[in-house]
Amino acid sequence: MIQLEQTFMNFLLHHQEKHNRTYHFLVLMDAVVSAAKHIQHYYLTGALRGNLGLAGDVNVQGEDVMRMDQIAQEITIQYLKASERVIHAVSEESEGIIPINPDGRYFFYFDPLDGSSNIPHGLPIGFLFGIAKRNLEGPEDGHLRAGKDYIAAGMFVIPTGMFTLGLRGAGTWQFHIDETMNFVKPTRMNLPDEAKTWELSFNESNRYTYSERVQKWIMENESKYAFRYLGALAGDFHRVLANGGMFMYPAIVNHPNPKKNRPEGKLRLMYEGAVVAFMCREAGGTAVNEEGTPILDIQPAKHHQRTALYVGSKKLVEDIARVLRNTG
Ligand code: AHM
Ligand code: MG
Repeated sequence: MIQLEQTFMNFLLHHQEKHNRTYHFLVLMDAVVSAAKHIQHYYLTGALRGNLGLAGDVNVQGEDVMRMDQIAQEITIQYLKASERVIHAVSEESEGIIPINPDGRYFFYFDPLDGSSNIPHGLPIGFLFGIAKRNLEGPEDGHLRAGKDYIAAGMFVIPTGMFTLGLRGAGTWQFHIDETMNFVKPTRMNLPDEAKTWELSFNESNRYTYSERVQKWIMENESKYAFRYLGALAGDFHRVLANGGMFMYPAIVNHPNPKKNRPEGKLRLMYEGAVVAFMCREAGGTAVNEEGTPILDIQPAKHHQRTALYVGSKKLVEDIARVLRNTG
């Protein structure tokens, strides 16, 4: 007997039906999945087609090289427009808000291609997104939503073909890409309670630039866990979600060149930090910033706001949060 796995679309249809929801979210997710598949295709053939270079380059054929992040941005916006479900999008690739459809019912926050240092090597990158619902009744609201107001958040690890989606109050689910380019086999993710599989993930070369209290915490805890770092948030968080532990990108406050300090953190709140924090919460974990404040509670003041990020298993994140709040 041929074994056919449940597809993502079938899973989502049942989910929407069970929760008495409209089909609008389905239409949007269909666009998102189509965009991710196209980005995946361009990335897989990128080295052959000259798309892994820098924008402004000219390839050996004398053609302009389109940088992958421009390609990913263009593809995503085209699909969002075709879906007609989004009013405005916010992307790491655009300074301003991107108007999509004035009648759209969702806000879409995204980083179409995260982990750019992996691009020239063809190594894993991410497509991260968060979705909030526009206020359809009552006064028009802004686009600045805290992660706790997202209805869904997800990520694709490209080109490995892993797709993870957190649904508000309904868990975090993972899908594999199959030979027909369908995402299949929904698997509910729960961060393991047992510390024996836990991993720590951070840029080790930055460690002496962290605050003294974070450096001390690392010194006291690092030998208990395996250490992994890919340099692309989607891939690193993917491991933490499966194995437990913690990914962190702390504030940089002790750089030998003070100009290189990043007291506000490096990662972006709306389409990086809040996205993984949302999936993490739905899988039983948590996430905080440099003050030990839950990432999902932070009300952004601007679209491209940065944040420090500590995300993963509850016990571990709460442990470092006590240190960050100076209550440990
Ligand atoms: P990018 O948006 O410029 O690609 O940077 C975001 C990435 C994350 O995916 C990753 O976790 C982190 O930045 C890596 O930074 P670093 O190279 O400083 O370790
Ligand atoms: Mg990014």
